Amino acid sequence: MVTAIDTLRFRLDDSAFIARCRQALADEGALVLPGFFTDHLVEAVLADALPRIDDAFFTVDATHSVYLTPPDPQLGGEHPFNRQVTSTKGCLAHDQVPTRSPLHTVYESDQFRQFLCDVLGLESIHPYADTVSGINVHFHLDGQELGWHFDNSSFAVTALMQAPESGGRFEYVAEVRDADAHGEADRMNFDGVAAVLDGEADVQELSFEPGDLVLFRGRNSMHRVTPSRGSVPRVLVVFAYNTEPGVGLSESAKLTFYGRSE
Ligand SMILES: O=C(O)CCC(=O)C(=O)O
Ligand SMILES: [Fe+2]
Repeated sequence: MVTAIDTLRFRLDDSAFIARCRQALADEGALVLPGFFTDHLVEAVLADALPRIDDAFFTVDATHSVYLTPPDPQLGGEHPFNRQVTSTKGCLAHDQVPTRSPLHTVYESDQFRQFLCDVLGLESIHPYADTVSGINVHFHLDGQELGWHFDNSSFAVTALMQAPESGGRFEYVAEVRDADAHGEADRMNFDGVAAVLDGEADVQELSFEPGDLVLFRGRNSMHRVTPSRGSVPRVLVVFAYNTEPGVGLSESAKLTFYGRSE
């Protein structure tokens, strides 16, 4: 078994290290740990994933709103609630990741989960109770991008495996809205969303390289991935957890995200 995490450099149970990670996540809404995953892991994942690219489920030019909610016809197509952006990516689902992959070792690791809980300030996290959601491998081929959006989940755990020749940059605008606010104005911030869509907001870039661990709070920060360019696909791993046990996707959600109901 290959060593997946560089635990010589990253002491996952070191309280001073955890405190620094918590602080960075609180200050920036994002945490990048460069070189968290070993070259062995990155090479093993690419060796498994790249030959399977044709097995990935590609959403071609799917459009969605920034809020990832269905349009409200009463508001009109130009309203920030309804404005559509394009996302295209290929996805290998959890059950398409070989069982011997070090990604499973990481996803199942009590030590890794405890570290995530400590940094995210969570009591516990649990794997998805379905066969598709836990570990996903995303591909962006030449021209493919992820449009501006807010995440539904309060945190995301990702790791880039391969960068494209150019493009494929992660851009964000922090704290555009407060999804938990009582008032609609703060919860939606239509003016702020429109400014980002119109290219009038200050956009920051989150830089990360293959092997880096990225924790990101995307519920209130608008973010996107710019179009990949060139013949080398962008390859990114997403580890998805729930704060409650036993949560799985519905059949219709599986159809939407994975193109199959089981
Ligand atoms: O590809 C990335 O780096 C980010 C992906 C993302 O924002 C998402 O899947 O919601
Ligand atoms: Fe996202």
